[in-house]
Amino acid sequence: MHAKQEGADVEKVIISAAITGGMTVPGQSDAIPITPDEIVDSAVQAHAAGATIVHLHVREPETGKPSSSLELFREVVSGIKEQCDVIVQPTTGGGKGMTLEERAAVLPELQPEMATFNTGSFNFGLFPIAERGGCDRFEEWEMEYLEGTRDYIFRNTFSDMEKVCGMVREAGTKPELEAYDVGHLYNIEYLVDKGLLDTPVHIQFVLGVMGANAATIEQFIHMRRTALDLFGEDFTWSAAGVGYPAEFHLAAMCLMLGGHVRVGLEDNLRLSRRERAETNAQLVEKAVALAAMFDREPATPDEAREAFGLKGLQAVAF
Ligand code: KMH
Ligand code: ZN
Repeated sequence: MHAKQEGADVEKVIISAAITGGMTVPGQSDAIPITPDEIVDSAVQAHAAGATIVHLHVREPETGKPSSSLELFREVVSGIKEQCDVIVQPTTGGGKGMTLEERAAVLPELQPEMATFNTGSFNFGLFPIAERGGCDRFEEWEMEYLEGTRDYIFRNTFSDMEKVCGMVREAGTKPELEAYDVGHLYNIEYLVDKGLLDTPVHIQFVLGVMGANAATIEQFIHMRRTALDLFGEDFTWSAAGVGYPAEFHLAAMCLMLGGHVRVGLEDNLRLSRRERAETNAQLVEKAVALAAMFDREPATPDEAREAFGLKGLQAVAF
């Protein structure tokens, strides 16, 4: 499988399924997996549908509130590993109100093959969701969580990022570098130039968060062009569009341009303009169908391990 991504010669596509998220609340949709068992089942089904990587957060089973509990993370990643060889990618972004120490503790604890790495600080506004309606129902804490983002900065300072660079190296974990805005690409360049990140880096362009770059085709092209200028051919990439139809519009662009794809209920709750998604597997199935139209087929976890130079499942700590 090629790691090279320019042009149409890249056959295999690495599809990440972002299973539950930490910046949404369960009242937005009954489909969002909450308990460890629900998260495991949803991840295994997403893999069966074609996902190569499952990006994971955990939630308090009783309330659905985003959590940084290492016990919950361990239960989820071990439960998935018992059933399949999908690449698990825990978050280090966590949810609103978590410290960096809490967010990044999965690295030494689980020593996963991959984990997310957030490449800059920015406002992360979810409060319009509380105003918009069309959701299933909200508890009081959910309204507070969403409304509280009016005054929320998703903190990833240079000092934070330098710490996480050390932690991913120590854990033997490949970071998925989440870039939400064009300036974040220059932060990655700084960390690479300092020798703190190994190359080739893997970048996830995350577009459509309120407070960062918009999920338009123009902004996506601008960020990809900037990454090409900064890193030449020495990076792999994927894109995650937040919301509908952004998730599938960006997926189509990625498939066309030789990138990889992320879909999932963390980012988007709709399967089509008229239908809400009932499962992550449905979103993955739609991405697989879209990929086939561009002569791309899903990579297996082992093909992705080779393309990304991952250490392998035998070397994780769960
Ligand atoms: N839901 C993403 C937009 C991470 O997992 O590290 C933000 C996020 C990042 O949750
Ligand atoms: Zn996430």
